[in-house]
Amino acid sequence: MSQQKSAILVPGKIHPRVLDRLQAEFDILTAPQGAPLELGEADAARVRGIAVSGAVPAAWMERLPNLEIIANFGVGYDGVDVAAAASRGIIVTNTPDVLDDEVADTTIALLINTVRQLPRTEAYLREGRWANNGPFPLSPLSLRGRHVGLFGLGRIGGEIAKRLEPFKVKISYHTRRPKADCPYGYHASLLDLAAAVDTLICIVPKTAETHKAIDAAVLKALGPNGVLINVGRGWSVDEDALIAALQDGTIAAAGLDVFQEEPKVPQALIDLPNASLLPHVASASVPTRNAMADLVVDNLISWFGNGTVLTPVPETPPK
Ligand code: A2R
Repeated sequence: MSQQKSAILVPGKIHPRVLDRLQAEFDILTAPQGAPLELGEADAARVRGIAVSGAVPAAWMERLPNLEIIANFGVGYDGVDVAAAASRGIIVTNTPDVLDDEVADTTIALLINTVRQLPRTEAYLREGRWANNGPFPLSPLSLRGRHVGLFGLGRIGGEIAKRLEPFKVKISYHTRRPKADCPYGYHASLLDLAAAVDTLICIVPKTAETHKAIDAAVLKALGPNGVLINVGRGWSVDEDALIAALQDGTIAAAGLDVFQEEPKVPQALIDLPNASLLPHVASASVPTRNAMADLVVDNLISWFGNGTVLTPVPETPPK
């Protein structure tokens, strides 16, 4: 193998810049995602790295005896079985930091779209209804005087909070541990946070603990003036409870960039006028996705060049 270029496996689809840059450095093997890995033994033995946007199950790792590193496209690496990787000494990297600003910008836009119904007002204009029917009705909701609770105050949550400050809203948060030197009010449980605020922004990772964390009780606590914004993972919200809460006025509105079963969005959500819905685009600009693609490739080049990685996930620290 030493005389051969290292082989990198790319399951399913990935940003084209990842492929372009990888092809210049490595041999590339491909495989369909969501199915058992079908590679001959000789090819499987050549794979030393994976570049992935999506899932890498433990069963795939078992088939790849010389796998050293999985470079995940995205800050959330919930598709990769990190416990299996850690137990085999396989390093996993993700793409933190380079998307924080873009996601935080999108979150503020989605929040304002949700409370001020701006996408609906634009549709109204484009349909010629302004000229024919007169002004769009006043938005019942406003950002003025709101108390925003952040469920998650990490790299992205911190940038969202910074952007909220000039909007003159009150800011509080819930994480498992309070942050040192943090100017915002801390709540030890999500339910307490939801009861204290009228606007809840979800920006936690997909983990066993965050599954359907925003449930009927949390939505009830948020209350009838409540607004939910989710830019983390659809996994963290009980979507059926949310639909019911939006339908019966338990909360006032929701802005969602992420869903339980993407790209499927329940028709009941689409039918709701008080939901503002985006197709998982928070980081989806050309410059930011290029930066994420570069970080995927730079982690692999660095690993195979000098044995270091730039952005390992905490579960798989390099030795
Ligand atoms: O709990 P802490 O103190 O580790 O704070 C982290 C918080 N967090 C949680 N908060 C409450 N209950 C939990 N079970 C829980 N698990 C994690 O979420 C921290 O404040 C935040 C995560 O921050 P970072 O690791 O810096 O992630 P980043 O880059 O902000 O991205 C968040 C997620 C990604 O994992 C993707 O799923 C999505 O945003 O794009």
